[in-house]
Formats: sequence, C-alpha cells, structure tokens
Amino acid sequence: MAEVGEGKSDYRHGRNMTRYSRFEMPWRTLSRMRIQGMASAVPVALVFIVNSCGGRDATSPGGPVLVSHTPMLITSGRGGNVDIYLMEADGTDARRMTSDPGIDQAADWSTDGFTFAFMSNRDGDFEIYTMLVTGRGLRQLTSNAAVDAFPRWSPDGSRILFTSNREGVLNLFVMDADGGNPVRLTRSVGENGAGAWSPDGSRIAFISTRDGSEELYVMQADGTNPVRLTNNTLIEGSKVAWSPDGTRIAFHAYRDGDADLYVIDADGRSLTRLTEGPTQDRFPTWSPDGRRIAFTSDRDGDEEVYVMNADGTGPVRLTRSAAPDVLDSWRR
Ligand SMILES: [Ca+2]
Ligand SMILES: [Ca+2]
Ligand SMILES: [Ca+2]
Ligand SMILES: [Ca+2]
Repeated sequence: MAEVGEGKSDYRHGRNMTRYSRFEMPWRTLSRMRIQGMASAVPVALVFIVNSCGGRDATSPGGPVLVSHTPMLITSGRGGNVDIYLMEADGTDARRMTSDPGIDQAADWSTDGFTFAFMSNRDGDFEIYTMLVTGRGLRQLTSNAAVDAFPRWSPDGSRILFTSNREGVLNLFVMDADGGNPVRLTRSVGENGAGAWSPDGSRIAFISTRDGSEELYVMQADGTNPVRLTNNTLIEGSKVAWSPDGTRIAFHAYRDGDADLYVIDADGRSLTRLTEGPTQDRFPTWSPDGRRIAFTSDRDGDEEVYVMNADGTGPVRLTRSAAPDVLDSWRR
C-alpha cells in the first residue's frame, strides 16, 4: 500500500515543499497502488447519539467570524489512527465515527443528513462504505481488488459517484446507493477522478488528464458532453466543490508551488484565487447557505480546518489538534 502522500519525493515541488497532505490521497496516485494481502479487521459499531443541530446559524455582528452549527465530517489523526469524526461547525464536540485500524477518510454526507459514505482500506484495498451518523449501520458497497475511492452522494440520494481503477486506469463510476449497478461514466485517454455532482444533479465536475495536464472539466451526469474549464491550473487535489446555487466550483491547485483555493464559474469564466501565501490551503467545501467556504490549511503549523467568507476574507480556525485535521463534508 502506498503511503498517503507523506514525504514522498515525487510529491515534492518547488521550494522543497511537500505538496500533499498526510491524508490527501492525490487521486492519480491511486492508480499506482498495489494491492496487499487482506487485513483482517472487524468493523466496530460505535454508538453515538447525534444531536439534532441543523439550521442554527449565527453571524457575529460587524465581524468576519461566522459561526455555524451545521455539522461537518472531518478526517483526523487525533485518535492515533486515520478516522472520520463528526464535528460541530464551530470546531467543538468532535465525535469519532470510525475506529478501524485501516485508513478511513473522504467522508461525504448524504442529503438525508443521517448517512455518510467514505473510503477505507480496512479489507486490504480501498472500498466504499456507508455508515449512519450514529456510528451504526456499516455497509460495504464495493468489493474488488481495485481502488474504489472518493464517494460523492448524488443530490437525490439515490446514487454514489466514485473514482476507481477497476477497469485499468482511474475513471469515474456511479452506482446505486446500495452498491448495485455500477456504471462507468468517463471514457477518455488519460485518467479521470475526483468527481462532484452539481447541486441539481444534472452535471458532474471532475479532474482529468485527457488533454495532458490535470484540469477541471464538467460533463453531464450521464458522462456526455465534457467541457474543459481550466488551462494549466495544476489541479492535483482530490476534491472539487460546487457552490450550493450551482454557479461556481471551488478547487485547490498548485499554480505557484503551494496549494491555494480557487473558484471558477461553472461555465469556465472568472477564475478567482481565494488564498495567498506559501502554506497548503486545500479541500474546499461550501457552507449550505453558500456564504462560506470551509477548507484545510497548515498555516498554523499542522493541518487544521478553517472557515472563511466565500470571497476569501475572514478565515477562522475551527480545529486545534496536533494531528492532521482535514475537512471532508459539510452537512447540506
Ligand atoms: Ca481508521
Ligand atoms: Ca476495492
Ligand atoms: Ca497557499
Ligand atoms: Ca491539527
């Protein structure tokens, strides 16, 4: 199994800077993973009672600090292992959702608010799983020796988009939310991955190397009519995110040697940079109301989750652990 980006020389760039998070799984590295023997692991059903906590947003008067109580799912190493936690969006009350010795990461909240999908290598290679936010109800949706990664729930809750090399190189697939009927969506030269549904479910944004460099594309949800949005943005992240109104797409890219957040109109116009500075600013997720973007940055030493206004102003740190903390999903 490849290490998850940590200190690998081919992921260094520019001023000897590690380009990738310890937890970031650059989507193309998945295609180079070799499958190890099966690791025996018994999923542990964690019992957590999740407070009902939607819809209570508060804005600090006169200031940029925006507090939300819509919870987030993060991947963190704070418990000594890579696991998924449910956290209030003010950074408090993090509750551990997974406790398997394997890597559990890339959680994506379903629109019903009760279930999340994630990727785990607990059976020896990466598969897609779902779990209730109570910690119960673990279900394994994929089962094969290939990499199955980065699940994203369709807005209507019926399907899950994911990235897999089950047919050779990385491509986007969609399956029913119970794991049935997997269908390949992308067929191109090069690799395709890191897909994300538009809020109305009609389109999918994704990253592809079909034109040589890694660029952002949008296609119809059935895989037709791919349109390239960026040129030489050096996107190598594993995540793109649509604004809730479907007009913009946030992503991170390494245009100047370190990761920064960008937003582009869904038609490819108006590329805007949101973060500056030599630190790694990654994994954007829009708040449900579209006014904020949460992200992950190592600007204070180690990776923490931050939230800022959608125009890039007023970043506020939410997590404070010595381990890497990476934002995965904000409840919709
Ligand atoms: Ca784990
Ligand atoms: Ca697999
Ligand atoms: Ca930066
Ligand atoms: Ca941390």
